Amino acid sequence: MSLARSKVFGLTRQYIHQQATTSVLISRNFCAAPPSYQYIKTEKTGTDGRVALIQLNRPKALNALCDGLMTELTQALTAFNNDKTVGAIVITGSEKAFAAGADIKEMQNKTMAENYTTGFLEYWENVSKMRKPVIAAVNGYALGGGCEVAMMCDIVYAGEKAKFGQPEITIGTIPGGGGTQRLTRAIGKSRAMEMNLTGTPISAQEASDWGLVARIFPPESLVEEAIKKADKIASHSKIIVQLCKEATNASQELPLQEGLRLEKRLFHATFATNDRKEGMTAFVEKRKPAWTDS
Ligand code: DAK
Repeated sequence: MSLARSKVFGLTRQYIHQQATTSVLISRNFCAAPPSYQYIKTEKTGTDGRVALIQLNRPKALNALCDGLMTELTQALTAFNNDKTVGAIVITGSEKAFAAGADIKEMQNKTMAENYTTGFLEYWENVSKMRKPVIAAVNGYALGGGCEVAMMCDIVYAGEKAKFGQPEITIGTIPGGGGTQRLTRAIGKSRAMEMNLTGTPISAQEASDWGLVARIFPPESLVEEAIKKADKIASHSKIIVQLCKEATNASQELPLQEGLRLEKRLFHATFATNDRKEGMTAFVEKRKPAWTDS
């Protein structure tokens, strides 16, 4: 891995050194013919390349989520979701901006009729449809659609200077990608209402205190920490991880009794897998499990 590449994602020399000297082989595997993207960068990292890293890369517009960027993001997510060697995915931006929202310049002249009849921006929801865990590593601004894309992910980590907000009210509209729904479930009605009605962003610390963010890291180590967590997730059986993600996500949509019923069914379903048998046998035999993802 060249230092130039590592700088792209804010990884430190110390991290590279640590990785080179640990017994775990951290490698960055580039596909033979990597897809060429205009607005994002992708690579495989973590142990044996089992973590996919997607960097939103439209710096001049603070990663404003234009159609081209979101199309590429959903393409890359789908490709990694279908890549059998990948166990978890990290999405990040730059130190200044995760994403400053949907592209206002693209929206400026749209009409209600056009938006309604074409299902304007509805495909963004695909970000939340991945079977594999997706982590958002947020430095800088996560505003409007940027905050909403982060919330479509399964875990949100933040750099200390991150700012989360739903400023749509200040440009004469309202959140359209989950800011009134996922945000309210994450932080509660009163705080979500304050964010949505004032348009004022909150700090990483507030986002963490309120439950929007799982952990805060120094900005320069955020991506490497997110990769480490993703690598840990990717060390588990892929089929069991996906069942676990499905059950946990159901809590956001189902009444408690239905959620508990689904959880039990999925728990029972793990007993139809080879990896459940292998996991428990390995524990009893005091050895590491050898997953087959089956
Ligand atoms: N769109 C387009 N360009 C943007 C942008 C955005 N959201 N945010 C920043 N930029 C551009 C600026 O226009 C500027 O470009 P030039 O003028 O140099 O060409 C460049 O990025 C740098 O921005 P600033 O000069 O403004 O930089 P500052 O550091 O002074 O300020 C800022 C940073 C983030 C505070 C400021 O740029 C800002 O307030 N940006 C807008 C934030 C915002 O209002 N975001 C919400 C947009 S509405 C849906 C899904 C999603 C959505 C809706 C529906 N469905 C699924 C239906 C989402 C809607 C939104 O996100």
